[in-house]
Amino acid sequence: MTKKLLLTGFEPFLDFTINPTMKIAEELDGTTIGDYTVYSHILSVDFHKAGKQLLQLIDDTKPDAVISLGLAGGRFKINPERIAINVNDGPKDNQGHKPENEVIWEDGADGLFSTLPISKMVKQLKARGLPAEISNTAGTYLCNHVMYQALHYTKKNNKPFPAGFIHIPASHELAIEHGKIPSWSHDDLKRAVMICMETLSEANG
Ligand code: PCA
Repeated sequence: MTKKLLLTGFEPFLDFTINPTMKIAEELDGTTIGDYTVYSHILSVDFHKAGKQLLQLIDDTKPDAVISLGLAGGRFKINPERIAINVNDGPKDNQGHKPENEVIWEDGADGLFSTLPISKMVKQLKARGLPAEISNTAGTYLCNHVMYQALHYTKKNNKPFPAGFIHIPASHELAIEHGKIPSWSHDDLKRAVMICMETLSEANG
C-alpha cells in the first residue's frame, strides 16, 4: 500500500506575480514517487489562514509525510530548511496583515527542527547535478509559519511522521516578469522536488 505525502505550494505574494511552487504542486498531484502518492494543495499567503489550512489538510488527508514548498525569490539553490522559529514578522501578507514579533504558539518551543532527511536530500540533489544547500533560516514570513505549524502539530500530537519545508528559487517564467532575481527552469525545479521525495521515500522505506 502506498503512503500519503501531503505536498503544499503557495499562491503568489508581494511582487512575485507567479509562484512556481503552485505549478509544481499541481503537476505532482496524484503522482506516485517512491512509496508515496502525492496529495497537493495550495496555501494562502495569509497569516490568519495558512496554518489553519495546513492543519485541516493534515486532519483530512492523514498523511504519512508533509513537505511544504515556498518560493525564496533571490536565492539560487534548492534549500531544504533546517529549522522553523516561533515568530511571525515581515511584510504585509495578501490580506494586508503585517505581523511584528508575533508568537505563533504561546506553548510552542522557540525553534523546531525539520524531520525530513535534509542532509540526504542535499547530497542526492548535488549528485544528480542540481545545486542545493541546507538553509539555516526559513525567515519569519509565511514559509517559516507553515513549517512551524506542521512541526508543532506533529510534536504536540505525538505524530512521528516526517515534516518540513523546502525553499526553491524563482522559475524563468517568474524571473522574466520580476526582472531582478536568479532563476531555474520549471523542469529542473520540479525534478529537484521529485528527487527530495524519492530521498524521503528511501530514507523511510
Ligand atoms: N514564499 C514566502 C511565502 C510564500 C512563498 O512561496 C516565504 O518564503 O515566506
